[in-house]
Amino acid sequence: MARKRAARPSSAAADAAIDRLCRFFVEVPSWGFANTGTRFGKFLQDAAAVDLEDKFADAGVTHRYTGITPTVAVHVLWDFPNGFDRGLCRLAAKHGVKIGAINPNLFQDPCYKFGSITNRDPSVRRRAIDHILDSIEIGRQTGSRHLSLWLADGANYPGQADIRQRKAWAAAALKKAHEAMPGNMTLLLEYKPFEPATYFMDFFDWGASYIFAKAAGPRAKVLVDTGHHLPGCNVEQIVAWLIDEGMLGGFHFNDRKYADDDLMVASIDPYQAFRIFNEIAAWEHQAGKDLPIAYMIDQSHNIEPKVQAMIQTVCRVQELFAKALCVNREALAAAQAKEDVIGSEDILHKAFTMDVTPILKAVRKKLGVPDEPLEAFRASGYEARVAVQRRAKRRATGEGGGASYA
Ligand code: PSV
Ligand code: MN
Repeated sequence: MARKRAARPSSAAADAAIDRLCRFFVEVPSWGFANTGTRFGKFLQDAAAVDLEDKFADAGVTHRYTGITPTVAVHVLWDFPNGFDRGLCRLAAKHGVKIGAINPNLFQDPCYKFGSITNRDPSVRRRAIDHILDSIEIGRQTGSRHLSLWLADGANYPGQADIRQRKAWAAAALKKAHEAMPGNMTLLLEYKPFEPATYFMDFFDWGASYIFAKAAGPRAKVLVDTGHHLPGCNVEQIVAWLIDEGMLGGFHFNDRKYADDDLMVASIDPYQAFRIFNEIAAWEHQAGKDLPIAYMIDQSHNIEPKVQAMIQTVCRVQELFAKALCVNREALAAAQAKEDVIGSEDILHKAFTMDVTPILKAVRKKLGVPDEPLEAFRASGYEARVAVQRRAKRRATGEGGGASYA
């Protein structure tokens, strides 16, 4: 039986997609290169980054092979345990990357047991706000455009806390943060339905982040971490609504099977990621401009080789955006106008199954990176080389395992 050939984009659509993808950049997280694990333990990898310079080196190599990851998100306490100084920007530059989003850490210190900016104790709330203000100052020095806030605050039991009082405390803190931010900085407010708190999280869904962003000020937006939704949630609808409201600040991309699994993008449900990109591409098609948001990865590679996982994910994000850019918008509009349910769905599905390899090849040629970044990296010997160096560094510094998420 003859196999049906995959649909192809028109050459005009392919050219437009190539053009758009040359302006498409994704930020990688510093913590994605370090040894991480679950609360049950860590499986150490020799090639995993030991310190910040290793993380910059890994981010730099990811950028060298993909051409689309020029910035690295940092987590203040994990990356600057001895404080921040401008020399760290030079260190990043030495490895061909820049520091991107600044992530304050409001969940590790024992004082945050009952919350940070929603803690009943005013001295703890003050401390949390001070840490946010310090993080903003770091962002000012690094020239970062995003302060990315994830609050682990919440409660484990009914009756434990006053839900509305905590909402008020959070709003007041975010207002202060917003006031302190330089004019070119955006406050990104992430949400998550559970974990670590089990009964409720103060920032539990996009509606909560939306309301908090409105309370904070005009430069506060919602951050969608694709893994932070309850099963069955229609994430692309959330994305479409936030875009429409001018309230989408950006993404933390990853994939999930059960909860916040932090798996590589498109490893479980590539069609979901495609549908998200479809909403972005649809808006851009209509608006005739790029959607100004932050595309970031947030993954925790527990058993995956770190740089390989990052390159694979970044390439998949790029590939899924390429497919979304190939949706025949005119045909879709016509099919929708006729209430042609089958035809409309088929147009999306056709784009999803399109072979976008030629588009990606053309983009990579323009960016001066290999056609197949992952294969090229795997053949490069980088991992084996750094494994030797980092094993020695670990021996010298005594870095061990331990049970920890990151
Ligand atoms: C929380 O689960 C989260 O998604 C936040 O973005 C944190 O900054 C990150 O993970 C830390 O691993
Ligand atoms: Mn996240």
